[in-house]
Amino acid sequence: MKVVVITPTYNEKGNVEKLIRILEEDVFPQVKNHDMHILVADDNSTDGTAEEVRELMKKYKNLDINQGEKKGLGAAYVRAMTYAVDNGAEVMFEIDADLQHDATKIPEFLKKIDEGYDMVIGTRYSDGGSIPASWPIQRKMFSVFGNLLVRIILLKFKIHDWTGGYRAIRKEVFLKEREELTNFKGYTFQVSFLNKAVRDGFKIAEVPFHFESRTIGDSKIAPMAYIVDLLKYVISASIMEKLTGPFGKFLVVGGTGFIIQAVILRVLVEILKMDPSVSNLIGAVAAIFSNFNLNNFWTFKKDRVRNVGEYIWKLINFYATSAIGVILIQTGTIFLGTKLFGKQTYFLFFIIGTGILLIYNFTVYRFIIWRVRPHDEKVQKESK
Ligand SMILES: Nc1nc2c(ncn2[C@@H]2O[C@H](COP(=O)(O)OP(=O)(O)OP(=O)(O)O)[C@@H](O)[C@H]2O)c(=O)[nH]1
Ligand SMILES: [Mg+2]
Repeated sequence: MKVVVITPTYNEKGNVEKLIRILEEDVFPQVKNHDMHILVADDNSTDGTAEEVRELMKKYKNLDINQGEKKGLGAAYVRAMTYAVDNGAEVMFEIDADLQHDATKIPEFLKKIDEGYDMVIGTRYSDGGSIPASWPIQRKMFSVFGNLLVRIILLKFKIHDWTGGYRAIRKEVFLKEREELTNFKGYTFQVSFLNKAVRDGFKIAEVPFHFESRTIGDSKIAPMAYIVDLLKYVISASIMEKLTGPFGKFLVVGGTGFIIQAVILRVLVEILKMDPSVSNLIGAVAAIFSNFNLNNFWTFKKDRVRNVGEYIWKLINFYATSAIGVILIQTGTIFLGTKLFGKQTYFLFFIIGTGILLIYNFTVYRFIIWRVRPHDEKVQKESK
């Protein structure tokens, strides 16, 4: 396979030369089963980086340069990856030019690609990985907590390093995500690329490595602008994912249940002159029945029930869950809240209780009633 190691440069003279020599002389000779190339993605550096690379291109025939206007790290990667794929790349690496990424790990990344992974992430935050011990404490905290925050906001914990830029990527992943990635010109490109790959179910592996400190040249990162841009992305991506995924559907179903219950209550009381408590109970029973079916056939469609026996059993569970939720959690919260803070706070605790109820319901539905079936794919394929 043609593998292109892409290294982005903006004023990395001195560094890029060393990286190229390490790759050509120490790393590539160890890779026997792939056709290895280097592509420098330079944004018209003003310090002679490109000239240094062009000089080395005379010696190394598998070395190339792709230059363009400086629009940011993400823009440089999209441009260079497009160029690499147009020239036959099957797998591409991202690696910083400033020698912070240990290039001798490349064969390990390729082993994972050979095993069938679509994307391999170099990680500093899991066993075997590290950040420079010489960094001042603020820089360490910034790095560790920044990354942890991304994982918490996205609620994705399997991958340990979201913000790094040492990766191997199959061309299929890039081609699938390219159009959406053109919106991310700066460093946020890294997090968004990985998040989209996870969303689309690509197989992802990790390789731990020790992150070195920069010895030559200046950092290009503008920390404040990066943090703001990154937070904007992860928060909006997380909200969008939750609203368009099962949680969003679960809220819509809950809303329809509320309307059904309200309409039945009004009709039975106003038109049929029935007792309000009995009417409310009838409305609740009907709304819960509707919620169960909508959740089964829409929200958790992939894990829906398969036969009548299961349908009845899960429906009973669903009624029980709903009853426990309303009686214990929602009513219990109001009871405790008003006991502690006085009767006038009842509505506040109704809102808090409803919030807890939603989380409780969703958790029970997702993890008990419609828990993900591990053999689903196999079952579906076999039944086709
Ligand atoms: N082509 C291109 N490369 C860039 C741009 N911004 C950064 N880079 C390169 O991307 C890599 C990572 O940038 P760094 O400034 O080292 O960021 P960092 O590693 O997070 O920060 P330090 O630890 O301080 O080095 C380096 O090889 C840079 O030269 C850009 O706008 N265009
Ligand atoms: Mg760096």
